[in-house]
Amino acid sequence: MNFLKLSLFSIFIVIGFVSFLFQTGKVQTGKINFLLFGDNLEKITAVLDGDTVVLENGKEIRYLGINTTEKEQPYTEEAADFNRNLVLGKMVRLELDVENEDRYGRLLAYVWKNGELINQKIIESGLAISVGTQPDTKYQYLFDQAQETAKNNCLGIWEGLCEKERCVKIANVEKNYQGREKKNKNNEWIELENFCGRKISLDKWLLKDNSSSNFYIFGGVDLLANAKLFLYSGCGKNSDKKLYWQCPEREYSVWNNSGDQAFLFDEKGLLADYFAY
Ligand SMILES: [Ca+2]
Ligand SMILES: [Ca+2]
Repeated sequence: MNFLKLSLFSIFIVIGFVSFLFQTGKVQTGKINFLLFGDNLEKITAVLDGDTVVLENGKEIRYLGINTTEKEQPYTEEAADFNRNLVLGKMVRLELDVENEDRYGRLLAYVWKNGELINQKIIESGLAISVGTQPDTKYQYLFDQAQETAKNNCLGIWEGLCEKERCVKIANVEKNYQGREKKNKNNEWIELENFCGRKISLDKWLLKDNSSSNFYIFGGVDLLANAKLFLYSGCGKNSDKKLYWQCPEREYSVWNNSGDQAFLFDEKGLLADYFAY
């Protein structure tokens, strides 16, 4: 009798918990619901770039945990071509993490094709970087490993790191500007150093963080032999040794206090140096 009571009680608890999940939206009915469980196959009918595709039903998918460079930046086309060769016209299985959509309404997903994780493949090729955004970091340890492998083998965007002579390096990133306040963004900066005995022109060099939105293109600036140059994240008056990233300043700072990656590309689009913290 006691066993029967206990069993009935357990069933009520389970029913109560499941209905709670439905009410709170953790489990929703409809298309997304199926995707959460990841069993149905979807056809990819368009590839927009290295990390965004479109399904047959018109839904846009943004690959989770990775980032490729933006239009007109180095390796953007290569990343798009690589992605296209992998998935265009193919049937894939989508796996979601904690958040289902980004602010543009795109579905955030891990994309599986025949047991291969496409997000990881693109990082492995060196054409995307590993960018974990909380709380969607389920496979980030795999992506970090893939990036390390690509970097060590100088694949894709990393090929510049195998160049014989690399004069300009990122000496340091000072990340110490807190959060989203519109206060003094000049409390953070990046420090470049020329290790060669001759001046280097930084004209058309590109510096970016690991996001899609923050990048800086140098004008006709020379970095003198064995000299340093500081690029501040805020607004100010440029001089020989000090440059300013944002005039007028935008809402966000550049160097995330929680961790970030800095990429410096030369005028040919080769990676001159990389710095992570
Ligand atoms: Ca910061
Ligand atoms: Ca950043």
